[in-house]
Amino acid sequence: MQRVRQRQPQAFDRVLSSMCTEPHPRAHEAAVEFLATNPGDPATYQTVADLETDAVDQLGEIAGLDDAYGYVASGGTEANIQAVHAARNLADGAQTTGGDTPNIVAPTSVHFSVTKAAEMLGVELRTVPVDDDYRADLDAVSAAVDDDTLLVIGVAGSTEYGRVDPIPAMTDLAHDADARMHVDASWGGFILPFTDYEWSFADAPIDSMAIDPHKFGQAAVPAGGLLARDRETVDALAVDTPYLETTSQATLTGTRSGAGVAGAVAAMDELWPAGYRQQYHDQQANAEFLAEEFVDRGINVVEPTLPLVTASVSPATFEALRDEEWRIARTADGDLRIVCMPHVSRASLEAFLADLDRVRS
Ligand code: 0PR
Repeated sequence: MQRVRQRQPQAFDRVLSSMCTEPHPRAHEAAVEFLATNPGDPATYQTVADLETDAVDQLGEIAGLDDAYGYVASGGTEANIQAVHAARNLADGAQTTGGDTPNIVAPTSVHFSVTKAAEMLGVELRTVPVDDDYRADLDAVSAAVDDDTLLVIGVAGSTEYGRVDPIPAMTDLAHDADARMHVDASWGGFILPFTDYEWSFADAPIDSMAIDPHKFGQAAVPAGGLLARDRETVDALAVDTPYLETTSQATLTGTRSGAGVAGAVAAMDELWPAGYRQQYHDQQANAEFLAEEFVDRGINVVEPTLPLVTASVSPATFEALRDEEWRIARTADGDLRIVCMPHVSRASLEAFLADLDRVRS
């Protein structure tokens, strides 16, 4: 305990590039209460298992799905891996007996968890270019899909630029090729309901989705979400569990965090929909404020269509801001990337801009 007492966790006021945030106080409370429970053993930990059913129903409501199947995963990585896993297990003979390696198609903007999935599951990941606005290029998706395609993945709120791929058109391309469609809304899922984007189960007949309570949902880590339109998706993931009272388990991990499940339900109870709507508007306003301030200083930005701003600053400026203890990150192209998560205040952005002016002068 001594070693922990001597340390403080990272304070959030200087964290500007994380996709995690401070849990809502109710989520914190619920997470502590359910810390020792394991939804991986629902026959023993019945209460948290019931809460998980509530969580999936609630996530389904947010994502436009009436009868949702799925579970609370450890995060977007697990949900993406399991979407590929289900697609591989469900593939019919045409895709698996031809002798060719099955493939999945996704834009270059897809999160690196999909690279992990492809590697683990022995499928080929075909990444296709994005257009000038960082969205999946439909012609390139169409050209990449073939008889061996198991799954097309679209991103709804991309990690680097917060872009939403053309989900309905990608779904058509996938289904025309007898492939499945997965949407990665890990980051965007709790803000997109308040926008005009077409991203959800209500907008297109997508098959599965990643949507993470532990990002914009303000739940405690770890709480991701895997959602599926049909029971067969979850069944395709299930293995027999001979010595447990329940007969099968569909999750990638065994013992899981009851804190994650309870925290997610508490946060959604508290915030859906009004609290999340307010948070989206506040953070979108923060992102637009920040983008304008950059432009006023002659710094190029990528327009924040969701609450995420990227800006071209020199490596020296970036390092100097890190030295000022700002927790910031860069895109693969070297642009400064700031994610306006619920903990980001206007005051902390103003303090950041003041430091930016000082280190540049
Ligand atoms: N899909 C998308 C679109 C994501 O942005 C991320 C995470 C994932 C999937 C994977 O989610 P998990 O990390 O929950 O498995 N994107 C962030 C990133 O890679 C993750 C992150 C979060 C990074 C907090 C830093 C941080 O402090 O940048």
